[in-house]
Amino acid sequence: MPSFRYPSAGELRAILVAVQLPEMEDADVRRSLSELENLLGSLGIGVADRIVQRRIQPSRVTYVGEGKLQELARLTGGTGELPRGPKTNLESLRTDLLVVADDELTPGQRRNLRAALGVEVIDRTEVILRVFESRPQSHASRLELELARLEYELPRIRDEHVDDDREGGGGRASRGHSNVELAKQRIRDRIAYLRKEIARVHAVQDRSRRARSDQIRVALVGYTNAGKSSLMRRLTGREVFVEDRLFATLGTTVGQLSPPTVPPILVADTVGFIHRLPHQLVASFRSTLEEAKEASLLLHVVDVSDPAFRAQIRVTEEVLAEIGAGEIPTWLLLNKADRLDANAREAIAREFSEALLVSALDPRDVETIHRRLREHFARNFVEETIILPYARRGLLAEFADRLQIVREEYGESVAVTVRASEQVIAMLRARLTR
Ligand SMILES: Nc1nc2c(ncn2[C@@H]2O[C@H](COP(=O)(O)OP(=O)(O)OP(=O)(O)O)[C@@H](O)[C@H]2O)c(=O)[nH]1
Ligand SMILES: [Mg+2]
Repeated sequence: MPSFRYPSAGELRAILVAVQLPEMEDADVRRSLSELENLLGSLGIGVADRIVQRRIQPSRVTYVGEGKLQELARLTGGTGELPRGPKTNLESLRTDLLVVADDELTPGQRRNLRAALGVEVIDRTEVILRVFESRPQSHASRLELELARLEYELPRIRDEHVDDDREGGGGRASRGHSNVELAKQRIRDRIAYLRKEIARVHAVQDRSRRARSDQIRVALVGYTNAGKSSLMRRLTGREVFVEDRLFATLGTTVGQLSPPTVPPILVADTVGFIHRLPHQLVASFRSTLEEAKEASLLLHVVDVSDPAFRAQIRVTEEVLAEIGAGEIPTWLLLNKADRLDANAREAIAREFSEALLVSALDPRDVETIHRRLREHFARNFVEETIILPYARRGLLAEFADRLQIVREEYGESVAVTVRASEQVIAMLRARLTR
């Protein structure tokens, strides 16, 4: 076990706690805790120690068992005793140390742990919510995130309230109770309002997605921090946000492959995936999931320099399968290859012979992806000659962004040979007969 590093003044450090269920491998737990450590790191919180306990299931009362609880209490300086009443003396909690559970805690588990350990206790969901909240947000993601936050808070509000009500006393109990009810009602009202607003925003997003439905669409998907937005920038020239932290992107951006192709290829940048995403946050991923589901090709971007990249590929594949995007043709882009040495590159190229080993920082690699995309979609084009009356030539202008004109011959009418997808040609013919 790594030795416990005590925080110095002004520093906030965390002790991570996980319960390892029988079906979990050691490596799964290590990976999950490393991810939690990264998430905390992006909030500026360092990790002092990791505590793992093997159990059939988490303790309903204290998450970990009695022995581990005492071990933790020794590390935090807590009494190790459960609260006698529903109250914790918040003033006595240490402010330099935090205990973070790798699962979502029930309100009761959290209260008991706090009392026994004498430190603030939070869970994985809270950490992910805070990371999302620390990111710049679009109008849609702000609403979705507030909804996720309130859904998380609602069942926990009673505890917080009772904890804060330190005066107690018989007469106050009923007043405290009604205050809790009022607070809950306010949250429920706000949740109802947010749901309505979000439905409206989604309807607008759905319309703009439908408007693109006959166009060629590619979606960049993958684990958070893999380099999706970096590739988006270089493939489309769109100034999307790139940063070396988890969940830099919280919304979907669509741009055209640049230099432009005829017909244009639309590329969508999406929100990154993560292991065990809290269910409250699934709505925030909706536009990402829809964008992925409707794409004709997925570019699965992977940070190949991350030692956990194989597991991250699996997480992304699982999510894609869950949302019904498992059958969409997918290219594996093993990104950040510039960080590998020649040997590692060679080994990985052998192991993933179907994948493209690339670096978003290398313009030649970006050009390779661009060319492959062009070739891929051009292959699906068919060439057909369509006879247009002169009066209907305007139709070509309407379809100009979706087809290439190979030849035009003028006689009694115009014979135009075009190259386009079968879908677009069918649409053009349908318009002609109308
Ligand atoms: N060395 C190296 N760094 C890269 C490469 N691609 C991206 N990065 C860096 O990796 C970090 C994350 O890149 P992003 O493009 O923001 O990753 P993302 O997949 O969009 O991440 P999220 O939006 O958080 O899901 C940034 O610091 C990039 O500069 C690459 O090919 N090589
Ligand atoms: Mg991004």
